[in-house]
Amino acid sequence: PPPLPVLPIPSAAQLKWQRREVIMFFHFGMNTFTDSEWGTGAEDPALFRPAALNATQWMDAATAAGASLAILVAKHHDGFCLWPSGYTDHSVRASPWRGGRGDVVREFVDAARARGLDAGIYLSPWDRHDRRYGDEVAYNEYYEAQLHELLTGYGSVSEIWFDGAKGKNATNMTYHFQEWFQTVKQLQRSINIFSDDGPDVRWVGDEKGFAGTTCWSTVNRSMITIGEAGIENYLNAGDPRGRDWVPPECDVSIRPGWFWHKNETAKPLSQLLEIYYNSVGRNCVLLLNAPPNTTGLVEAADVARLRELGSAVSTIFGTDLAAGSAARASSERGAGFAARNVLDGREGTYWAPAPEDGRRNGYWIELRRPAAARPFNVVRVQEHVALGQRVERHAVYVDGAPVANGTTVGHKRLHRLPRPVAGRTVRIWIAARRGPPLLSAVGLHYDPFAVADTM
Ligand code: IPT
Repeated sequence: PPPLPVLPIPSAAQLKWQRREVIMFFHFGMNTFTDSEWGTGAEDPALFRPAALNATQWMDAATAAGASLAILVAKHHDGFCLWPSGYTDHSVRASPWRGGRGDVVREFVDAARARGLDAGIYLSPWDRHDRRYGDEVAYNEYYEAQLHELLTGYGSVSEIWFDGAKGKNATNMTYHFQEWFQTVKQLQRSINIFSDDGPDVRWVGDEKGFAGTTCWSTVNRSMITIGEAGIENYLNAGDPRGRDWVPPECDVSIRPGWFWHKNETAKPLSQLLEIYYNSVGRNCVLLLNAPPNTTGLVEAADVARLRELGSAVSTIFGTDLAAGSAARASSERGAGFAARNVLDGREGTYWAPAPEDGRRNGYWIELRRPAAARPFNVVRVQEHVALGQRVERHAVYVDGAPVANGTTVGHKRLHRLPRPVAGRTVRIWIAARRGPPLLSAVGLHYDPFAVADTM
């Protein structure tokens, strides 16, 4: 049988989320039309009039980037609702768009499903428009009612985003996060809840798309207060002694702002790849934001950049230069847990060492490549995190020489090498671990876009 789990372990929904690796964010709303990031809440709904809104075009952009889930900002801090909420007048219903009969949330979820993507929703707790804000009972009732609208009216929602952002001079207001989270789970069983402290997915602590080089999927939720300054480092690295499985999500925009601004442009491919390595390559899911413009479309140049990213990732990782290697390890658990499982391209199979292995010298697994194998400059290591995150320290050797090392691995760790190497044997040493290491994959890749090592 498989080895025992090392607690905590992910839920099925968290595992599914982790394997998505890249997901998309769409910040669109009143700010798009006022050229701002944080609207005041006093905006005239008549300003919201995208001439050619086409959510299918957004989904095609998401697909080009390799994303399988798209999250819509349904209400940002300015309080303007992109669906015709029954609990406020400040919504698309009061705008000229589609004659006041439009519903961006509906168009978004329909377009996502038509393209085979899952949908998620962001509903800002901070609300600068609603007059109930500041009245604890009235505003929490309003917020709960909108959760009901969004989570019962639009089919299955895969992720919901609770942003801890709040202006320095914002009215004092106690959010009933615990009630909200339980409401969400009552309405959608398999949803993942994002906030600084999960419960399912946590913020990574910055908006640059960079996780810590050490990145645990585990934290102690009791250490985290949502929206509080000073928790960033804890969120960035996680906690090897964490009792809660709350893996990090890296939210970052392809442009400087979250919303579309006339004078901003998308980051270059090199920067997006850097973000990819520092998020997906450090045990995170990358939540990439692409802001549609005032016509309601993602700009062609942005779509092109997303496509470049998607195809660069396919180019790098579509070919595994470990293919055809022979695999051996410090020990094997026996039938079904062989070292060669790291080469089969399947998430569910893994190498497990024999129970008595590794007590003194650490564990290792080694690939012996075919004679004519091509050079590589990226090493991919993956843990079978379904049974818990275990690796605390590891190193990579090629033909006996050290080429890379690091701390955590988790779902995926990517090491970029300073230059391509063409060695025959690649050995991964696991020097410290919370339990016997279980590796689901070791891959070797060639990145033609590589500029420099930032290991
Ligand atoms: C920051 C919030 O404080 C934090 O709670 C989280 O929601 C995060 O946003 C998401 O990006 S505010 C931001 C201006 C750093």
